[in-house]
Amino acid sequence: MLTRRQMIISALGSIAGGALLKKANAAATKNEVHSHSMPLAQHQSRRPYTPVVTPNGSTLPYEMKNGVKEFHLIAEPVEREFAPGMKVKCWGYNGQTPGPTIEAVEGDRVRILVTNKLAEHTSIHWHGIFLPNGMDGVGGLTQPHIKPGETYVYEFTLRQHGTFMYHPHADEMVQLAVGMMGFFIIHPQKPENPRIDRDFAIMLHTWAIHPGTYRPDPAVMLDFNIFSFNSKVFPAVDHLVVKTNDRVRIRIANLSMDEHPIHIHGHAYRITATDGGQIPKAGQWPETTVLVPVGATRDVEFIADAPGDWAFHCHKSHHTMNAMGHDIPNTLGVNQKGLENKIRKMIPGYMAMGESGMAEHAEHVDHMPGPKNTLPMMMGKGPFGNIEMGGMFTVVKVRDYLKSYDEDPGWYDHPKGTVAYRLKRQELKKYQSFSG
Ligand SMILES: [Cu+2]
Repeated sequence: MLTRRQMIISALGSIAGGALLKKANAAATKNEVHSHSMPLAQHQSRRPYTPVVTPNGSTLPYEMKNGVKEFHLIAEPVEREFAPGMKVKCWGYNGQTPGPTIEAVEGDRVRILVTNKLAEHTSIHWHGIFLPNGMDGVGGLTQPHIKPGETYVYEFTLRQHGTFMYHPHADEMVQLAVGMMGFFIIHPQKPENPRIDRDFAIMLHTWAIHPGTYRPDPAVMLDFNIFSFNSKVFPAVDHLVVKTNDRVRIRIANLSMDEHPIHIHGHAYRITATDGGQIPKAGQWPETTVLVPVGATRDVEFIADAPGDWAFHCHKSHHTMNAMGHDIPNTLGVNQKGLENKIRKMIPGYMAMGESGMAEHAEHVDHMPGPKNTLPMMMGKGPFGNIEMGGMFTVVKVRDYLKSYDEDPGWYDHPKGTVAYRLKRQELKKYQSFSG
């Protein structure tokens, strides 16, 4: 069995000079905060694994204490800006929803202190992780609830690797609805071969935040109006920046009230693992959409072999829309010239379906009135105009040249002759199908 030190040495390979090794050991044993701003080469050589990137989120630091990795989670109310123009009063951990990602290695002994700064009791369950029953965090069943102001200690040895989660097992209907959840990622002890170049973690969630309000409504069972990646909605979701031919893994987790088919453009995934374990190679098949059920995680992998700006989104079409797209009067096909403005004088924020669809609203996206703290249904801008999306949508940016993964490479610069173009009227007859 490799020790951590040996793994670092082997990872550093031929460049492991004394000073470098000392630095790497110090980083591994002290308060280790993963930085994603390091240059590409260094990014990949410091650890026996590629650190996970939680878009719009962070990784929980730990302290090494007598061979035990000690983490501290604080359950507390947090305010989260879902996108410019909308702030939400959530609950989460350490000032964030989802809470910071816990990252460790199979074989590690971990100690996690959980402090409750909420006004009601909570508990914390380590979803999918094999551990002693009394560490499982089900309030009332395996431990007393954690009362406000109390701190509980969890300690166990990690016996598996994969993508897992943490979330309360107390007043779940409320505590999950308002954002209490996070990733618990365990890397294999033996470095992966082939190595993963980019490793992302995205938590899916559904929220009911009535237009004009700030607090998610936990009483809603089906009729959600905000759909998020890591508690952000398009266009505020970080882009996933990768280099051409990178081996990319995206870990997707779902503690919402709905399943989500997550789709990628221009590539195909292999589903390599669930929260139940790794899927043997022979059992993997290609997909462009991975269905992530409720209470589950899915790891997908692909080689990013096609440069460009590729959409990555939930394929339920209402889940790529924000609040103002749902539950509106259907006037598709109805001439409503001027009517909407008259109604709006009586009902502020009134909006109906457009005569020819919703796109006509998107054209006026910047000045479409809505209640305060409510996002229009679609709001992003792209290099060719408005992107008529919201909610669970972001862009995988694949580039041949990158100085750093943190750098926003801007929009894709398409090689000449590779962009769809508008045909001039007089050119129509050049084509068989129009020659009539
Ligand atoms: Cu969805």
